[in-house]
Amino acid sequence: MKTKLTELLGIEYPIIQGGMAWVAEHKLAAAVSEAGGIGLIGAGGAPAVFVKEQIQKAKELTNKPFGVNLMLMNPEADEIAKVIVEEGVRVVTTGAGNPGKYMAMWKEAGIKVIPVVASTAMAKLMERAGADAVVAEGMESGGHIGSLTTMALVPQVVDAVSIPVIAAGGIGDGRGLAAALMLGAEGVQMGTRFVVAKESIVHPNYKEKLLKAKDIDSEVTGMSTGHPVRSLRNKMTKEYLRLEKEGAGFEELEKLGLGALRRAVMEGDVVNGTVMAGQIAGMVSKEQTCREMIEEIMAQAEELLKGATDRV
Ligand code: TUI
Repeated sequence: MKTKLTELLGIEYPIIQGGMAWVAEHKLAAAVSEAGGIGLIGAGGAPAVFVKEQIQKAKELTNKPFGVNLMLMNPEADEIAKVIVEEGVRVVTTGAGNPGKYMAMWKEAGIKVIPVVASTAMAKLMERAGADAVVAEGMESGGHIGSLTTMALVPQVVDAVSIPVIAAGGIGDGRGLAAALMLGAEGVQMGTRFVVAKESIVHPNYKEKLLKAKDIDSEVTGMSTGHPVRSLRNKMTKEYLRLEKEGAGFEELEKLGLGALRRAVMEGDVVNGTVMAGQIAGMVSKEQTCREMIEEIMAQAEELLKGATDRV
């Protein structure tokens, strides 16, 4: 399938893997790139030396292009932005902020820069700053989210900018990809589905909780702190929401969240940890290799798109 995204990145399929903190490490990124999409190493809250190591390990696993997601609240964001250049990374996506101050350095190095945005204003700002494309991420996504749904956000971003738009949030199969293309997107970013990939290193407890999850099992915490996060309901989300309702302060809440994602992903504590996942969790029902997932998604999308003329 050829789209402006496959052309821009020189990849086979218009599928970007979400830059999920702790989850998106080098094995997952390399597997997605090897399968014809573009894999990303998620810097999350990790130190720059760790990200550098991850990039080097990914290079040992694939000759295909892969990228790094820079989560802009990372205290070492400045250092990681430089590591990305030093290591010759080809693609960068950013999340949870404005990557404007790194744009000139990255563009000079020939890096394709694709900020994740949750509004048309941010999309326009990023286009003016020199972004090659944007990911328009709806609130169906797991993790840190904006307030618009994918269905409402994507076409409005498509109308607002001339660079390619990639749809994200609530997309987990070929139906989602086909629908995103109909909204004017040039590809999709998917996270939640890849969490249960065979190449994903997340703790088996996390995978099991995701595989068992139903449509209504995710919840948004942190509305009151200005950092809303979607994750699967558990003791942690219940406690967090209770404290928010009681008017707990920013610091107390942030302390509760600190390290909670790592606890779930690495230690398998899916009771007191944060099990980030998107609203498509109920659609994720089997562990497959990244190649199997991508081939299944592409076959389904192609069949739907070819059959679409039957309706008109
Ligand atoms: O970044 C994400 N998703 C994430 S980051 C993350 S790590 C984390 N862990 C605990 C608490 C908070 C974060 C987990 N999931 N998605 C991309 C995304 N970016 N969604 C929304 C935004 C966004 C929001 C505001 C982008 C730009 C923005 O601009 C604000 C500004 O600076 O003007």
